[in-house]
Amino acid sequence: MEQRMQVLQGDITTLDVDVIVNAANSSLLGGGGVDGAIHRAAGPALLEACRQVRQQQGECPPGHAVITTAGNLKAKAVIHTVGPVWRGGEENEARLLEDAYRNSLKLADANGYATLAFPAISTGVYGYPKAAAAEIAVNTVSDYLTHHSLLRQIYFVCYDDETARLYQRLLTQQGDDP
Ligand code: AR6
Repeated sequence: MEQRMQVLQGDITTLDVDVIVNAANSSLLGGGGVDGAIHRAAGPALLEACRQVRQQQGECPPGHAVITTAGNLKAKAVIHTVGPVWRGGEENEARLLEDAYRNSLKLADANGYATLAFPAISTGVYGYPKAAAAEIAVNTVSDYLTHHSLLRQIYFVCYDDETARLYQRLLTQQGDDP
């Protein structure tokens, strides 16, 4: 399992993978953080694709995910998911963060993609504690991969050193498990 999940540090927009996951907001119309970076790198075609999805489906609630084309990115598609805003932990945040990861994986699988990159959803503007979020990310993806086969490689793209260390430790622990 270990080799199907990998930590990378840097800018998710530069990756040559099938799918990049965006930590979006419910409007799907862009924002700051990784969302802003993805829209800047992808160009206006991405915003237009998001507008069309929004017109058809309305807002994207926390825990849900939608897929669009990827504009100028090397990736073939962008999956936009909405993580929970951290409100202290008693507002279903963990469950919603799990859903965001799982629904993104399901969409990638349903579209036949093999490689996917996640940012650390909810751990920026949305304030989810980084260690707890990393644990949910790794556990949810690991659990999903044991039951589904199309996805070959998942990258956890960490922007800062602390997040990269957290993920690295978790993946090493997973690899140590019998
Ligand atoms: N590549 C990879 N990771 C990045 C990049 C990048 N280019 N830029 C930032 N990060 P955030 P959220 C990391 O705030 O907490 C937006 O305005 C960042 O360091 O982007 O889910 C949306 O529109 C952090 O670890 O997303 C929403 O309104 C992680 O990505 C809201 O922010 C997520 O931070 C979503 O907040």
